[in-house]
Amino acid sequence: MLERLSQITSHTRASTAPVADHPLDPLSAAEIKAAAAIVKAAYPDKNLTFNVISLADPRKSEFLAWSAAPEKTSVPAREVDIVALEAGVSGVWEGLLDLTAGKVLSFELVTGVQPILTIDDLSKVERVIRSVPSVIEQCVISGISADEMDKVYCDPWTIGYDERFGTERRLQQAIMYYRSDEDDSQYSHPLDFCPIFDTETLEVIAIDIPNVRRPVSKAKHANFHAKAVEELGGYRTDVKPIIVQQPEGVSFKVSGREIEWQNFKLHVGFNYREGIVLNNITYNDHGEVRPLFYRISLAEMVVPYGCPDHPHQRKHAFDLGEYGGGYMTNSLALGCDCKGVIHYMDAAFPDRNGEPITVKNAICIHEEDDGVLFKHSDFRDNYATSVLARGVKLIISQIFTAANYEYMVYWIFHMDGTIQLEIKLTGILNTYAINDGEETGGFGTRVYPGVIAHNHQHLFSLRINPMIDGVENSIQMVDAAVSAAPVGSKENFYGNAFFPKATVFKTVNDAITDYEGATSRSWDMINPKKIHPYSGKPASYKLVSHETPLLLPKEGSLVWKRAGFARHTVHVTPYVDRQFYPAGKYVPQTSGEPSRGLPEWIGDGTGNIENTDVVLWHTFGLTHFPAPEDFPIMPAEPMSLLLRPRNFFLQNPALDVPPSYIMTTSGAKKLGESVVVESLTDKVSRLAFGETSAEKLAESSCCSK
Ligand code: ABN
Ligand code: CU
Repeated sequence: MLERLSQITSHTRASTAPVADHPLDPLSAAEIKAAAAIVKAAYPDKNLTFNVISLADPRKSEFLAWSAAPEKTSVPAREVDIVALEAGVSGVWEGLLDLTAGKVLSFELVTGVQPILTIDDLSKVERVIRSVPSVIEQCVISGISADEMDKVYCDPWTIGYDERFGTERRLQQAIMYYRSDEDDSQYSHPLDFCPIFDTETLEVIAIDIPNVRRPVSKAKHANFHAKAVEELGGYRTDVKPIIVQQPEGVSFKVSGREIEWQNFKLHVGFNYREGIVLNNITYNDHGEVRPLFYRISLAEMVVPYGCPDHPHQRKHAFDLGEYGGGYMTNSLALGCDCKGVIHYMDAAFPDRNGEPITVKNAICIHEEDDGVLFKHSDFRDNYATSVLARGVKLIISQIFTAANYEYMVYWIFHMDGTIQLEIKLTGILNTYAINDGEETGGFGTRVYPGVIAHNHQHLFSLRINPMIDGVENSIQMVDAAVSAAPVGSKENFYGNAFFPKATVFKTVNDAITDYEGATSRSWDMINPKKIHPYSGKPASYKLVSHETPLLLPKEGSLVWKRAGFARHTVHVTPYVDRQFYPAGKYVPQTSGEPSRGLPEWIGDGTGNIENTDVVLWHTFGLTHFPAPEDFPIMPAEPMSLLLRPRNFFLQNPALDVPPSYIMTTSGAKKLGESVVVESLTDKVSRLAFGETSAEKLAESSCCSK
């Protein structure tokens, strides 16, 4: 039970708060410091450590009022979410500060919950367990000598939930490995036991030991460092460099954290949990600035593993809610994580003492070639009449490391008004020990001698607060449907009639829906009051998403209960300020009884979601049956979804993108065989082989016929 003990509210001091550029900006390092100082001054007698000091998003109505008339409206107050721990006290201190006023608005102890694990919390486990006698004993049983404990490593995971230990203590499970050399990849040498670690007392409180023992593998480590590749024959020598050139720099403008690019304008937020947050996205449609989305972010994810043997049921990481997509974010390297001309944004987080830590280059913003945007040629004059425009895309990205896995998150803006989310998975499989000849049971794949990688899913929750031409929107599900009229009937004589069947959701219950590939199902975020003059249909952005596996853990299972958001592809709820976390605010060690987050907000499902401010929660991802090709390090596996304008623009909004080649029929007749449209020519592309004379190049160029 979540028990709230109301404590002190409203402690005031003179404000010395630094001023932010924009109400949606994440807290700066100076603001984090100032927020920590307010808390420390208010509660000098408490021995507090900080878990979260993060912007509490402004209330939407206040933000929109300010944004519509910034000169006339006061800036929304900077409010700050605090999660702090007090030594020896179970539960978390949850605070809300008004940073502008230098004031504590609320500070209360929430019991029966556990906060996110920070990198600091994770780092303790390995350091401590190496000298714990019961762990050393298990290592020796596994075939590692007691004086080799510096070669023993662990990936610390939150325990998830284990009914033996409940939620009282802050627990981590140590997923154990061995390296014969510090440069080894430990994942080819998993150990078969799992210590349970108390994060606060630094004690190992239990060790899960399997009935069948699996000594540490005697195989060579499966490494991916240069020496290992050398032993396999060395790096390939036939890869020629590809250099990205942007001689005139970038096509986007940056003002603070606001980006303008190709008619789009948006604010790039970032927080410890969701990582990148895209705020207040608008599109300048020939002078009319049209709102598209108020806020889009990755709100949660769950990675359930499919091996039924204890304790593997505990492997179902909520990487955002339990560890934080911001806290785990990488500092990105120029020419490496992103190529071309890059603009970076840093991220600032608190350490346990409330001192700011800055992650340099946490967000990468850059452009890439986007292939052909549109093309048509007329066969009548041997394709001389032709147009071809190439696209450019804007990419806002981050990469976070969730212990073994890397998640690469790309928010991509296209010139036709489409917004895409692409996530690529790389890094290393979570592995476990398997004896020679031992059956996998089908629940995993032997990816290397002595190594099994269990089946699992990566299910993400995308939170979309649409604002299609205004705050009042509806959601409709669209299915390809065939005419009900039989073949031979007047209405469908040839039997070929089909059409898009749109179902507008009225209530929260209506909107609980799953993907249906056979009907090309999609979901439109519509403004029912904005009707397109040609199509007669409402202005919309369509969610096109096909990688939508169902949650495989069964109804009633621990994962099903804890990850309520993942039970369906789409949920829609009425908008509520600061309702961000679909598996609950405090995810570690929730039992799922009751299911937190979305299931609570759904309630009896009768809430109105028609023609109002709504939030669409979309579950997407993939089911991963590991293969040896995923090991020892996984080639990046992409998944992608689109938000596409439909009945929103009068016509193709990218018609004004300068084409690489354009020729009319009359122009082709007049100019004859060889035409170069000088100003648009790509001067860098050239033939790979053979003739390189100027004439030959011109003949094969897209700019000549
Ligand atoms: N994938 C589970 C996890 C994530 C981050 C840190 C530790 C473990
Ligand atoms: Cu995977």
